[in-house]
Amino acid sequence: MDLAAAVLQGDRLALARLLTGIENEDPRGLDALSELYPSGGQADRIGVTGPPGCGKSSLVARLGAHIRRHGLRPGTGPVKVAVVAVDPSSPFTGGAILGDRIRMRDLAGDPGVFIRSMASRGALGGLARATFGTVQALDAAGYAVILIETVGAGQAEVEIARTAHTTLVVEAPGMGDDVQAIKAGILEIADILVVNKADLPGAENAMRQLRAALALGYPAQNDGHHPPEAQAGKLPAGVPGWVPEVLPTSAFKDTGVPDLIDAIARHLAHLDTSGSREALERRRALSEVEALLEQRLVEWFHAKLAEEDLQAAVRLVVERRISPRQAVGRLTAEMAP
Ligand SMILES: Nc1nc2c(ncn2[C@@H]2O[C@H](COP(=O)(O)OP(=O)(O)O)[C@@H](O)[C@H]2O)c(=O)[nH]1
Ligand SMILES: [Mg+2]
Repeated sequence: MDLAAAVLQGDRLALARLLTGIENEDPRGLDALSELYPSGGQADRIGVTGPPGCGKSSLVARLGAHIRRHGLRPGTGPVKVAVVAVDPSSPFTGGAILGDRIRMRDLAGDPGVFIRSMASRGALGGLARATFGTVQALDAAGYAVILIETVGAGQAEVEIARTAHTTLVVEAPGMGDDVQAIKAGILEIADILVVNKADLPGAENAMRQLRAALALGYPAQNDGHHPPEAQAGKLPAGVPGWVPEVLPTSAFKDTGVPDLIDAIARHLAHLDTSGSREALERRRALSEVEALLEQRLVEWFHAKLAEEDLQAAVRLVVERRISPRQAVGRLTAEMAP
């Protein structure tokens, strides 16, 4: 049986092989992914991002366990759950994977759960492309909920988080006085803000800081005295009509998780009723096509570029007879059809 058909029949080994093929950009894997693409589109994608150590993996394990048992949307019952852990901060295979696997031990072994850790990709954009492909494959394989953990650090991770239907930005008390997410500028991608480690002192303070930051970004909901133009805050609301909530959880004590799941379900329902899910899917499709297009154009460029032309241009740049920008102008002008 071919790979795509085996994946559709729920063969986990075939799925794992497909995901490896996608990560290695093996043409057979990528072809199977294209074959599977029409079968996808049902999954709810939940992005979980935030600074290292705030408890994302632990929280994802808790969320996964609850959702696996009770579903995500009200009254759905048990569903298949997948976790995709994107951790580019560990370039060496093994470390991050083991770390995440261990905290996922509650979930591992359940045939309705699939956990995948993404290895860091050397090439620029490779991580985002591989993650998009992985999520597509899991969606087609029938995982109704896909939890995507990313470290809220680089552009690629933010890009990945933005392709989720619902994005959680996780924060924890006791990581310095400032709330890291505010400093990192990732509040704007949050549909829901989570203060994890609520069992530790300082959680109330972190929640207060986040609410204050949100109030600055969403003044229309908090200030009736100014015209809307004047109230335009720094945080562009990702989804019209949705005001991010701030919720406490403790992955350690397993508290706050059902309330968080309710909030996610409310956000998903809001996406459906407001028509925003469609807009989100368009944005996701654009991101994915652009990521692949960029790769294809770079490959195409390198295939057409004669090495001696490149070397000659670089020499001129070294001698300061032309600027790097002028070199690129020359190299691409000669190539234009
Ligand atoms: N006290 C407390 N510790 C937690 C909680 N959640 C995670 N941790 C601990 O925080 C550390 C980092 O957790 P991890 O899930 O790996 O964070 P990540 O880097 O954001 O994925 C680990 O030592 C966890 O045991 C929590 O709710 N309360
Ligand atoms: Mg983690």
